[in-house]
Amino acid sequence: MTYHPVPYRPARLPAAEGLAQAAALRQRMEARRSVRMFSPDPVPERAVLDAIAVAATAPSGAHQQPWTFVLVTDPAVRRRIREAAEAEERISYDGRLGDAWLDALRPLGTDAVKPHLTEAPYLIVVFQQRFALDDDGGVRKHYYVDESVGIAVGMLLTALHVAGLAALTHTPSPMRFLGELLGRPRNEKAFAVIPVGPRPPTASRRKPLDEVLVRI
Ligand code: IYR
Repeated sequence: MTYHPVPYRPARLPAAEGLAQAAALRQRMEARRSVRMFSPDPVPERAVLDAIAVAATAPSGAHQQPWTFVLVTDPAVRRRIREAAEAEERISYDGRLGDAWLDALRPLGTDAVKPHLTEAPYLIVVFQQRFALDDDGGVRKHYYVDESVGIAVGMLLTALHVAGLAALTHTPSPMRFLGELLGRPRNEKAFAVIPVGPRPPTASRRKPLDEVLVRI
């Protein structure tokens, strides 16, 4: 892909305005939770598309933007995704994860049954482009793909939350079936499945700032 510079003249934000925005966003984001049960109530597609557009503003290695967001609403496709995900998860919960991992998951109360895959109004399947595939079949390396797509997903979750929507970062493993079911090209690898829906009431403890911040 050719690099096309665009004019960039951002306005300076007054310091007081920046402080107020930071505090307000902190307060909003402290109310974000991962949600596993969704009601099928409709949510505006525009909000979901805007959130995906926000994710696509993420920084990326060499500005290669190595991501594809597949928005799945088709109930038949969703059913096939759920069947395949649950088949993998059954193997995982029946022992593939190992005792230490299963112990770590116990407080979450998760198991192999994944109703969110068919019940949330939207499913966003995020793919990482491990390399670029040119139209003539040529292949070009992509750089820092995991980091770039991870940042984009973080921004997606933030934008969904700010839009008043709940989401889950779901990583059924292994995820190869997603590329096959969704007909993705061979350079793309599934990174996460993100069901999106209305926000329910839930809570779980988060580490306080002094447990995650080191100042030197
Ligand atoms: N992918 C499985 C297991 C799982 C793993 C982690 I790490 C979690 O934070 C939650 C679940 C599942 O989705 O159930």
